[in-house]
Amino acid sequence: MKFNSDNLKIAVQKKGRLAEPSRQILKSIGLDFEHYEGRLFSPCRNFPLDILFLRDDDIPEYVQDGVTDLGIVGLNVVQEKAAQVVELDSLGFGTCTLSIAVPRNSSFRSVYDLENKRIATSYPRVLKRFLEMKKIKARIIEISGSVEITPSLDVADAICDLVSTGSTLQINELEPIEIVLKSEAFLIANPQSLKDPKRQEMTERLRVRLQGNLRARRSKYVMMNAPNEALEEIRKILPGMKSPTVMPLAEEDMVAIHSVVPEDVFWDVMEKLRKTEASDILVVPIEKMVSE
Ligand code: PRT
Ligand code: ZN
Repeated sequence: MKFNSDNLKIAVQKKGRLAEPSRQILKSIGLDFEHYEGRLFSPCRNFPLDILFLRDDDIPEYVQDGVTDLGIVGLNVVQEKAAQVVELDSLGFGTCTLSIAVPRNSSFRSVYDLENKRIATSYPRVLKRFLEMKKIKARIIEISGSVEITPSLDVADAICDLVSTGSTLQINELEPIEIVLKSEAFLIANPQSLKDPKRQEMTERLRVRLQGNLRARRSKYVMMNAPNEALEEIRKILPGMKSPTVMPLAEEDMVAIHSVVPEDVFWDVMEKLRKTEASDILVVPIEKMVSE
């Protein structure tokens, strides 16, 4: 199998936390490609796209150097590598924070208590920038893995590491005191590639599909029945993306109301709806949302 140089190229993580969700999201936008252990690249059968499977640390540079047009990688890695790439869209997975944490039994309460202290991290560049911004002088100790054990080994006084559930910190008796960076997986692009009309057009096609997938994942479809006179009140509760679909029911003076509700206000909307005369409230996931 050879690269087709006219094809768009995208780099995704080969193995690790972002590998499966990256492949999933590409499949969910209709791309048909093969993947198995050990495979380094796969052409798509139904889109002019080749997928490269790489270590996540290499992705920003591959994209910067134009080896691939696009990449899917954590914002934390993009920022640490300081690669010259365009951060196109966040993709709603791989969510974590790069946080400073200190031993639970220490006297450090804020990042300002770390003046002249040692902070171990695998993200020296991002941490350095953060400390400079806060005007804190601390010693950065660069460690490539298992950063969380450095305080107990007295290698460092604090750490700066990725946190998702927080259980690693807890097990190591550490507690977070400051968020340095909020991160998730991003679609990144080579700036020159975006200036080429053909490649830009293909990128846009992919982005429209990805955004549709993301919007769908971030929204729910809500259906309910209600008496006609409750319609105005219910309408006011439903978020104003679009007016809801209202259909008459066989039962007189009753209507069915359908609406898309974004996830971030979902529970708020549900709690308010339950106080109205709405009945038979059904919530279903949305498979795709092509336009709002
Ligand atoms: O082999 P390769 O270099 O490709 O992979 P990797 O081992 O460098 O990275 P990998 O697969 O571990 O992570 C890939 C990306 O996932 C990261 O760059 C982040 O963008 C994202 N991500 C999201 C995370 C986490 N959450 C996360 N929790 N990456 C790592 N962790 C680690 C963290 O370092 C700590 O050790 O998980 C531990 C903490 O987890 P909690 O749940 O206990 O808080
Ligand atoms: Zn890595």
